[in-house]
Amino acid sequence: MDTYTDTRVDTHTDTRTDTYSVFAPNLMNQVENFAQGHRACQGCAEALAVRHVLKALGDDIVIGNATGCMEIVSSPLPLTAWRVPWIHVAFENAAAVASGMAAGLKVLRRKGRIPDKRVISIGMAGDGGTSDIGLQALSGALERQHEDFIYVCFDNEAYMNTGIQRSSSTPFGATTTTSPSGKKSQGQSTWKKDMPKIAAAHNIPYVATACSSYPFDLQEKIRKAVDSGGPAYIHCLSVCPTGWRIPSHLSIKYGKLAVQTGIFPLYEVEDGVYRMKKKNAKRRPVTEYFKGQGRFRHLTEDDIQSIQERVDAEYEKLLKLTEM
Ligand SMILES: Cc1ncc(C[n+]2csc(CCOP(=O)(O)OP(=O)(O)O)c2C)c(N)n1
Ligand code: SF4
Repeated sequence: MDTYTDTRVDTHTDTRTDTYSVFAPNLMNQVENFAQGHRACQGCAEALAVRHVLKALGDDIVIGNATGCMEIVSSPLPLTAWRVPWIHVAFENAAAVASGMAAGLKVLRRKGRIPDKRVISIGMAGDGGTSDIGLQALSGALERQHEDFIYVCFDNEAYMNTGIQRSSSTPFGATTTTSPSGKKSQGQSTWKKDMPKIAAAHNIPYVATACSSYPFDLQEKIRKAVDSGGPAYIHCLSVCPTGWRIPSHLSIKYGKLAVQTGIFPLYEVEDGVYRMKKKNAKRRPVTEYFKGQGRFRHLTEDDIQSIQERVDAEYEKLLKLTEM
């Protein structure tokens, strides 16, 4: 039986996930606190990301989950897919509720009203609930430096459950129902909001980007978030076959391509220090990522060239941050 003492892996060369069915039983926590039978679309990498996050967190957690795909697919009354305490909160206040839970649990522990053990409060929302409407609540929670508080953004790059409307996290050029491509528009006209760096600017102990195509890396980062004491912020790219217009069996591949092209670099910010486990000097061209995604089908050679230049420039900036 293969055993690994160090679960931290080189995200670019790790091939263990290619033989996932062989290795998963040995490497993964078998507990499924996000139960099967939820109603996510086939191939939804956001649901996969939630599973991995919960596997890494264990049982001693409470979750405040904003309206969004993961809430919609998991809680049709009278059913629930959540095997841990979970509360559905409004689109705008996942962070406020989760930080309130963290503060409340602390007081109850101090007063001896609940057992004196660590319980982590988790805020969860999509990119709409995080980078748009929930940003104010999130900023407040991070600024207040709550202990045992982790916020996870599941970024599928649009408002998916309401019908694929653009968010400020939708990438430049992507077509959505509110940023449609056509004769007068090339799709989304603004660049993706840099939410992880906004979180890092709050000087919190731990920030990381992750993707469920790299499950060991994602789980390791969640455990580091717990170990940091909090507050911690994880930004998880969550491929959405429905909104990205890709076949459902290619979710993992497109998550990897986002990382391998440098479009979505994986990095950490620990106590203000930027780190990348693997600096990706030989990035794949962005065109490999765009190819086959219906949301980018209309992009011209010129569009792709200018996006490539922007991706390269942003990646170089990130590299410099990791060298400081
Ligand atoms: C204040 C408010 N405005 C709008 C809505 C309608 N609404 C519910 S979920 C949602 C989009 C959620 O998008 P996101 O957070 O990115 O999550 P996803 O569904 O993509 O996972 C919207 C607009 C709402 N519930 N509350
Ligand atoms: S719309 Fe996208 S994110 Fe939402 S459940 Fe379907 S695949 Fe998952």
